[in-house]
Amino acid sequence: MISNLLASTATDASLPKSPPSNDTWMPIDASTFASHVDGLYDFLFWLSVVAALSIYGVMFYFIVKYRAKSREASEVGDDVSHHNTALEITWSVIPLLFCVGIFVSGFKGYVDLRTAPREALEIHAQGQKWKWLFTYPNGHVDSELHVPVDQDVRIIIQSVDVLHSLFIPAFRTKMDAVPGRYTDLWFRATKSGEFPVFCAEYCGTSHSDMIAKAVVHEPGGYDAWMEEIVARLDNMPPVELGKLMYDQQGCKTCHSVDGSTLVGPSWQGLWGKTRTFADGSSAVVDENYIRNSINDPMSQVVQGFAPSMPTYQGKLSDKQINGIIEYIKSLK
Ligand code: HEC
Ligand SMILES: [Cu+2]
Repeated sequence: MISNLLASTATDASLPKSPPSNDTWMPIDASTFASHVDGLYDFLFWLSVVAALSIYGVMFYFIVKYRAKSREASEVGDDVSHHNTALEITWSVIPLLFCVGIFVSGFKGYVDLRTAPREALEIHAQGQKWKWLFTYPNGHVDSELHVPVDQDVRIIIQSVDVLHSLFIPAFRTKMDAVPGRYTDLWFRATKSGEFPVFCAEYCGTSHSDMIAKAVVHEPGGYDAWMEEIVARLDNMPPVELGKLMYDQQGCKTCHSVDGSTLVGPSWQGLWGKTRTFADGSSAVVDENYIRNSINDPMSQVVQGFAPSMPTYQGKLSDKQINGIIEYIKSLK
């Protein structure tokens, strides 16, 4: 029941199925950038193929034509010219024209990618080991990126720990998340559907699980989704809110609920246990202990574990912390 209710907000470490691509080697193109990026890519690819094949062709032709029949015969006589100005100019100027053309086209594409329209819908993305969180203009935080189709969207990117990189292949856009500074990217989605979002900067053990979903809504669908999700969160029973926070806030990457030990201790059977800490003291797991573990994890480090839990002070509301407490209680 819980999983049904949360189907749309829970982080789901599996890859969203993106619609099949209409291109042989590119992912589906779902933003206005795609045709330019793919066009330039195809041009470079085929130019390289033609250039390589012509060079190999001429090379093999010369190998055969001028092969040494005997040492004397192969010696080049004085009558063979060593220099041909017309040829040299040709093979310098033609590639130069190609390079200038590629530069101009690439630079235009770059400027377009880097210049967000003024009236874009702004969504904040936060990278953290090992998840993405998206904050919408109304304050709603979600592990999925929801956007309307045919509308400019600007994503303002931050990282709370190490370098990450927000990569949405279907939109042909990618930007680093750098701790201590803002970066951004923008796009205009042209197709509705679900597309994968990756982290494209190696960021530690679970980097490859740092996957999210971009959902592009049909006209009207974005507002309807937002209304529904906000209403659902308002009326959610605490234990379900706790499960949602577990999925969304990254607790999941370090705490299991099935008894297995990940980076941190499992939450299964945690409630009511007596804990011994690195400094030798001990405490019983109750409401105050859990709240304190979330807000000030360094104050009581469980024996046998590294003090690697980040503090959530100020990031979780009382209501959310209460939800987590109820959820841990439910994990017998
Ligand atoms: C980067 C890994 C990491 C993340 C993310 C993380 N924790 Fe932890 N957590 C740990 C580790 C390691 C410990 C054990 C050391 C300690 O007590 O600080 C721990 C301990 C705890 C404890 C005490 C558990 C016990 O067995 O006594 C609680 C409660 C807890 N975390 C809650 C949370 C909640 C809630 C979240 C998400 C909002 C979270 N943690 C996210 C690593 C993590
Ligand atoms: Cu990452």
